[in-house]
Amino acid sequence: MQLRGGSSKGLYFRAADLPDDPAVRKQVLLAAMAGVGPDDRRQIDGLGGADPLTSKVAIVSPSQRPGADLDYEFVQVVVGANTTDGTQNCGNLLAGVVPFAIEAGLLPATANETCARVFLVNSESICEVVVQTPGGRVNYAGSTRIDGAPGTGAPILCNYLDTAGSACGSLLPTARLVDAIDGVHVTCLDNGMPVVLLRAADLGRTGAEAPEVLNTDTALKSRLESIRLQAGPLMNLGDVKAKVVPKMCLISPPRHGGIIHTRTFIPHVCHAAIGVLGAVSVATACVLPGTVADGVAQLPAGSQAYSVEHPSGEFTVTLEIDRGGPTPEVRRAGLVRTARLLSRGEVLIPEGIWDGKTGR
Ligand code: NQM
Repeated sequence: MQLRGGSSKGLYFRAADLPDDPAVRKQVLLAAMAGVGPDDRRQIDGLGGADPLTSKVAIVSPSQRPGADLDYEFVQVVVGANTTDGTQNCGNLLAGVVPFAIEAGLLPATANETCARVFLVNSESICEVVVQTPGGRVNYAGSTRIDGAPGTGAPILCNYLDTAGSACGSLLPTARLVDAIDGVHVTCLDNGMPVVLLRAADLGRTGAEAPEVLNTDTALKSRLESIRLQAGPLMNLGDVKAKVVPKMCLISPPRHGGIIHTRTFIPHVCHAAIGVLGAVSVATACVLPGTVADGVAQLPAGSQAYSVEHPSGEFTVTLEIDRGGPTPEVRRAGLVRTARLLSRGEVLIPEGIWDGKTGR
């Protein structure tokens, strides 16, 4: 099936429908999304949308783990690179996982709403997801609006538990709140998504430039890539040349009543909004004293709702913070998404690829 999940779109597969051999599975996903043959940024011979936000795959199965109902593995098909990357999570596609599982017969719906615990295979953590299921059917229609997707839909509540160190092993993988790379102060943090935060002003930008402007700013992009390639090993991610993490987030003071203003590169294209777990990581950096966001972010008094501004609006993350220890710890991150089932059917994979005889 193809679903819009939050502000992304992807193909959702039952794990049992894909080949077991990881190498063959990779070729099948590349063929489904990008087509077979030389690197093609247009993804003209596949179902991907030639954009990182529409070149995504969710693989779902009933979970055998105690305390989990479903397993969800995320795969990013890297546009124009003939490869896939499973290092990161995707909190947008996650919004479609429970609806897909119900539609595909992997999970029974319960009356009015269905609450499922989803195990995120990429980060080995849990998210509790609540979906509206009146009469035992998924309801997609509703009045909830999320920036980065048109129209409105039924709310899907996502409560992430223990997201710290999802891919890097710890919240602050360099063990410092601030590092200097290429003479620029950065904060390297992973609370669900590995992100490098940089003050836009330190790079001579306002941080409010339109994504189209930033996407053609080759001087900025090459500085960011140089910093990213050095941050990768420091963040325990190894060589990140062919990986889509860490994300690079330019921060500046809020302009619309939120806590911070952002432009996020994922990692080479500027996001039209901000990723779900990217927003959780950025909000976390804002509540930790001493990061590069200190003095830039404006925190609300007496509220747990943190609004992260991005190019197409804002993203509110509710953080449950334990302030009992020497540094604040995020116990739970809650947010709202919507999703919509777009199509269901067969995606046709050339035979040679399915039986593992054709490499790319
Ligand atoms: O951060 C984009 C998106 C994402 C990932 C990206 C995401 C997340 O907007 O959890 O959702 O950062 O590559 O879908």
